[in-house]
Amino acid sequence: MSTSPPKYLQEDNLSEKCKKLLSILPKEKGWVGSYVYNCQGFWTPPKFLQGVISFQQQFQAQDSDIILVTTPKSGTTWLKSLLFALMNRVKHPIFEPNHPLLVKNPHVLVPFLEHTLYIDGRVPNFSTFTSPRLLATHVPFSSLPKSVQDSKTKLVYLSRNPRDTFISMWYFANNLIVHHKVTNSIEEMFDLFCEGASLCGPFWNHVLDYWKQSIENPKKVIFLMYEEITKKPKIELKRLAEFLECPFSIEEGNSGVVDEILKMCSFENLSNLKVNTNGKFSTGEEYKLFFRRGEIGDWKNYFTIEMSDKLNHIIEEKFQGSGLKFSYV
Ligand code: PAP
Repeated sequence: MSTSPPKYLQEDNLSEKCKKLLSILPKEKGWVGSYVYNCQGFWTPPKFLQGVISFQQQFQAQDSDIILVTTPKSGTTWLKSLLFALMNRVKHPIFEPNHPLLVKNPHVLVPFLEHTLYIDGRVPNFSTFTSPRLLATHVPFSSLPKSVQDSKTKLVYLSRNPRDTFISMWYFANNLIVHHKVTNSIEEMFDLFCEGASLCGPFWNHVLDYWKQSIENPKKVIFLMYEEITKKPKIELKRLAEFLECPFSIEEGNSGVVDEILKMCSFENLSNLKVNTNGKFSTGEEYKLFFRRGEIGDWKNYFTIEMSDKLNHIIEEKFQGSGLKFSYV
């Protein structure tokens, strides 16, 4: 039975400096292949750790930048598509037959900093980006580069209830490793999630830090929830547009632009596009892995009463007094 990680996570390009760092960091069983390591208080696979460090050291934020931040499997792909459609609606009207979202995966249009642009020691070429630059990261607030924290860069944070996030993460990880004939049991990965050793976890630290920032600095950080966007899509999209200082005009409202953006970015539309059913990253991961069910409450098909009780207890304790409540249905 092979235990080598998929190409997506192969560690052959790690620098000596990164290998040295890994040798002294706490580690836990990996969600995909080898281990996750705890660096700067959060858990990440080795390959991404190197990307995080390059991102921290090299990225120079601009005031006009817009960075989407999520914990993995919170609906990143969805928000990337919404952000792209929203911010490019003059250059690429949503009714345009060759709209970029019809032919490119959202992860290509809004790339990850540590996972893509700074991966494997790459030096990104930002000259090809138009302003505002739309970028994405899974990095916790305290580990963002200083220039992101100090500039007027806007941060769009998306969270999702921890039960659905966990199921989506467990599924995704198992799908990535399926060709390697190793699957992680739900019980084992649930225990890791509860201990905080989820991808970019602890989940609660990630969410709470951005939640606090959104309250303290509402012009810099907007806090969105997957469930709220699902239930009140128009209201949430308008709130996002206002935060990004590009509110919808009355004419746009009358001509159905808001509805059309939501339709374009819907799970049903994106998941059925040829690019997303057949396309892959250069490392081989299929785009279709990012479209599974796209629903609230799939956790009910997997959680035992014991799992629900255990996670409830942790969430209650961690989020007590924060004012933040998740919706599970
Ligand atoms: P990432 O953080 O690794 O980039 P992310 O996009 O957050 O991944 O995870 C995919 C999840 O978002 C999947 O959830 P599920 O496993 O519970 O189904 C996926 O189905 C969901 N998703 C992707 N696109 C959409 C969309 N357009 N609308 C709603 N949910 C979506």
